[in-house]
Parts: sequence; C-alpha cells; structure tokens
Amino acid sequence: VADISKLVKLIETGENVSAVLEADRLIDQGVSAKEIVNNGLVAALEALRSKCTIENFQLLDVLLSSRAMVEVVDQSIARTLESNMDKLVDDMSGELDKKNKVLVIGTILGDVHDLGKHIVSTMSKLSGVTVINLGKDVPPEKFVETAVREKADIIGVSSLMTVCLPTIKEIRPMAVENGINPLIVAGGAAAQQTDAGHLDVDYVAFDAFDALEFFLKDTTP
Ligand code: B12
Repeated sequence: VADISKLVKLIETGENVSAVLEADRLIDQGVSAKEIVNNGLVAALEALRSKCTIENFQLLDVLLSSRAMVEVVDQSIARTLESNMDKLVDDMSGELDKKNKVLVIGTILGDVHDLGKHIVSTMSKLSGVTVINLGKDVPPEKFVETAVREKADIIGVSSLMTVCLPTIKEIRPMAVENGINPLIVAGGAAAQQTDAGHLDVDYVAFDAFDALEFFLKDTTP
C-alpha cells in the first residue's frame, strides 16, 4: 500500500513544489484521486485546525498549506481526473442523468473558506457540469439571482463557519419566491455537522465525490 503520509506532511508545511511532485508520484503508483483528496489533502488541512482559531491564528502557515493544496488540486488531481473521469463516473451507483447540468456554487456570506468548494467545482467541470463559481462570502440573493439567470439545476453552497449556517436557510424561500426550484446541496465542515432538514437543503454532501455523485444522478421523476 502506498504511503500518503509524506504528502500530508509536505502540504502541512506548505512545500507546494514538493507536494505536487509527491502527489504525481503517488498517482503514478496507482493511488486514486479520491484517496489523495480525502486522506491527503483534507487530512493535511485538518492538522492545521489548532493554528486557525479565534485565539491562535497562524495565518501565514495556514495560507502556505492552502496554496500547496490548491496546486495539488489544479496540477495533479486535475490531470488524473481528466484521464480517469469516465471511470469515476462509471463507478457511481444508480442511473446517471445524460443532461448537462448547470451548477451555481459559492461559499456562504460571512465565510471566506474556499478550498473545498474549489475541489468540488474543479471535479464538476471535469465531469461535464457547467459551473458558475461565485467565489466566497456570497449573499443568498446572489445565489438565487444567478440561478434564475443561468437556469441552474443545482445550487451548491459551502460553509465551514458555524455562525454562517443560518444564512443557508434563506436560499430556498428566496428561490421559491423567484419562481425556481433548483436542487440545493450544502457542503463543508460546518454544514456536515447538521443535516439537510435543518439547513432547508436537499442534501448535505460529505465529500467532493459524494457531491459529484449527487449532481450527476438522474433526478427526473
Ligand atoms: C484553511 C483554513 C482557513 C484559511 C482558508 C483559506 C481558503 N482559501 O479557503 C484561512 C486562513 C483564510 C482561514 C480563516 C479563518 N478560519 Co479557518 N480554517 C481552515 C482549515 C484549517 C482548513 C479548511 C479546509 O480548507 N479544509 C480542506 C477542505 C478540502 O475541506 P472541506 O472544506 O471540508 O471540503 C470538503 C468537503 O467538506 C466538501 N465540500 C466543501 N465545500 C463544499 C461545497 C459544496 C456545494 C459541496 C457539495 C461539498 C463541499 O468537499 C471538500 C472535498 O471533499 C479549517 C479546519 C478544518 N479542518 O476544517 C479551519 C476552520 C474552518 N477555520 C476556522 C476559523 C475560526 C477561521 C477564522 C475565524 C480564524 C480567525 N482567527 O480569523 C477565519 C475565518 C474568516 C472568515 N470569515 O471566513 C474554524 C471554524 C470554526 C467553526 N466551526 O465555525 C475551523 C474549523 C478551525 C477550528 N478552529 O476548528 N481558515
């Protein structure tokens, strides 16, 4: 079994160039994108939790790790998914929708965490979803306005900040008021602490792969 701990360490210490080389090496050894994302990237950022609190905020360390993570996603993960996306999609359970879906994605108002959303957005694009990425700190009305204009099938909303969760609940009533009924999917560590009913969304994804499966699923009745 390939050892992913070196990659975790390199991202944790922000060594972006070496992290990309190590991720490429693991991929060449047959390690899957899912394993690298879930056990490598997410684990490395998880280890920084204590450096990112209100009381103790070691911004530079966290930003250097964030950069290393993004480079691994954009270079190593994107490359392997480009060549293996068909297989990943084949492995998904249930009927897949042939229609090209439109996803409007962003991080909710008050929250600037966007690494997880970046992974979801990159994977969705590679699998043929049309992605409109609104960035971070996005007010609910912006999600809805954009979904109306772009005729979105799905609104994806990320939240890593517990205090921002209540704002997610505003999206559905606003969408209904504007005459649309997209699927609303939440993700990110804070959203994962609650459930779909509580956030008034259709689904809370536990990782990017689970999210993609949900996006591509055939939902026509
Ligand atoms: C990196 C980081 C930062 C970076 C963010 C850089 C960036 N560009 O995103 C910076 C330094 C900016 C930052 C700032 C702050 N942070 Co911070 N940060 C983190 C850290 C260490 C990692 C988060 C991360 O990126 N993980 C890796 C990604 C890949 O994982 P993920 O987001 O969970 O994504 C996966 C899934 O959840 C899912 N997913 C994610 N989004 C979406 C969206 C959709 C639609 C779907 C379907 C799926 C999906 O797919 C992803 C891949 O599988 C976390 C600790 C942690 N482990 O969560 C703290 C953390 C989130 N931060 C925290 C805090 C407190 C802050 C600050 C307030 C600190 C301060 N003193 O100011 C500020 C917040 C500013 C603000 N208003 O938002 C707290 C939040 C506590 C809480 N529950 O409310 C945490 C949990 C750390 C802790 N103390 O426990 N932070």
